[in-house]
Amino acid sequence: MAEETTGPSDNMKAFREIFAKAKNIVVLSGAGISAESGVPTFRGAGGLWRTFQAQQLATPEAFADNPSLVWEFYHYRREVMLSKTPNPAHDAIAGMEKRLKPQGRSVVVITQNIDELHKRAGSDNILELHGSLFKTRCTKCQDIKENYNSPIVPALKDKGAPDPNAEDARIPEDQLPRCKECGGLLRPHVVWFGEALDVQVLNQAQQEMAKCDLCLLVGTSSVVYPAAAFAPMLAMRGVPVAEFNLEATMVTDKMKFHFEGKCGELLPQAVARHDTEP
Ligand code: BV8
Ligand code: ZN
Repeated sequence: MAEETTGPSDNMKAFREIFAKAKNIVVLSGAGISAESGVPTFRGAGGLWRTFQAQQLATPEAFADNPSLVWEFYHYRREVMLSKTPNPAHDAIAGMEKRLKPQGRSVVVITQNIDELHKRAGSDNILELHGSLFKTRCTKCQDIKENYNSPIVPALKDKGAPDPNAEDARIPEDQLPRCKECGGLLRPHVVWFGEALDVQVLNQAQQEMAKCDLCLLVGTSSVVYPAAAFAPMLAMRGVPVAEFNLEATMVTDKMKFHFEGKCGELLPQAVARHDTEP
């Protein structure tokens, strides 16, 4: 008879007892945590822009081939964020960080998202594994700058419409975002497919995970590496991992807990003040 593999528990009381004792909590988040803010996820219905999947445009090859098209894509996603706000899931995580700090307990958010909603919710301790929509990097001198301008350049005004038959704006390179320091062409400061993650960010993430005694895995399909390997690695080390997702994912069977539902509804109750807290 095959050995009985006990799948993840959905016992919130058991989770809350572990949560009450946790000293270093790591939150690993993906696009699903921003879904209830109205930000389309990658694999959900809204995952298409024009006739492309994000994976086809989020590459250095696409940018080299047609920087105007890739900038239209990122301009569109920047503009979308102007009308979006953090949802109760982001707020619950930021609130937990603030509440636990005076108890000498740490919370760090390690996010795959580039929408900055964790930051806007008030989280302080954030590692952006894949960069940010609101940072640019010069392709020539590597200068990195924050940029919240809407539009980022006049030539992109009213461009980037997502519908499949919107035509390519074909903006000349000299009218695309340019570096103030050296005049070089700017790119979004995000990690594209096939690009390595920032070594410093990765090292910081590893350090945080080395000391973590509870991990919340929120709204990620755990498909994209190396981020997808983090929670399974923690689980292998015996760290309790609680997955919050609408559905089971590639890693669910390795998790200690799996809570199925909208994270905007599940997280506030999961991380609410425990009666053992001061
Ligand atoms: C690298 C920034 C090497 C850009 C992103 C074959 C096998 C294994 C790996 C590879 C392979 N072929 C290629 C690779 C490597 C590749 C990869 O993993 N590909 C995948 C597709 C197989 N990885 C890379 O290329 C990485 N780099 O490997 O470099 C290297 C090393 C050294 C030197 C040189 C090179 C770089 C990956 C980073 C790519 N950039 N983002 C941008 O955003 O434009 S990835 C992007 O997609 C996101 O950041 C995120 O990481 C990913 C999307 O995943 P999720 O966030 O999980 O979102 P998704 O839509 O998939 O899922 C949403 C989930 O939420 C679902 O589960 C859903 O059920 C749930 N949900 C929805 N609503 C809710 C909810 N849950 C709760 N409540 C709700 N309301
Ligand atoms: Zn420059």
